[in-house]
Amino acid sequence: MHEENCIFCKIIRGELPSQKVHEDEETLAFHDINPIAPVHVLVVPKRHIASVLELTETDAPLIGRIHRTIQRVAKELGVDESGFRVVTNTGAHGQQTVFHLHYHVIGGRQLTWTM
Ligand code: DGP
Repeated sequence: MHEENCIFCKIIRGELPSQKVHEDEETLAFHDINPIAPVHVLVVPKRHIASVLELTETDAPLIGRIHRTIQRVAKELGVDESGFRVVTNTGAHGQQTVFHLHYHVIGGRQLTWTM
């Protein structure tokens, strides 16, 4: 299932370029186009899911896979020991701008509460 005009679905389909960090059958990790830290990667499910609000009990294995991908990204980019932050913006107050579920993996510098 994909959404015709979803930017991240286009990246997943290879219709838009991205700097990939990791890919498997269910997830893709790629560098954010507008990084706010030395490490800023987006981890997305390949299946189009608009936000965390759409997740259901049956998505539990997918959520596990996403976390495995986050671990791989952290190790691959060398922030596993220094630490990093995982952020999922949701809706208007969360400042979600792309409505395809994504997890920001942010690190490589000391973060503050406001980033
Ligand atoms: P959010 O505000 O949580 O919905 O963040 C969306 C992020 O997606 C934002 O940090 C910028 C990033 N982004 C938007 N368009 C593209 C794109 O075409 N390529 C890449 N690599 N990142 C994108």
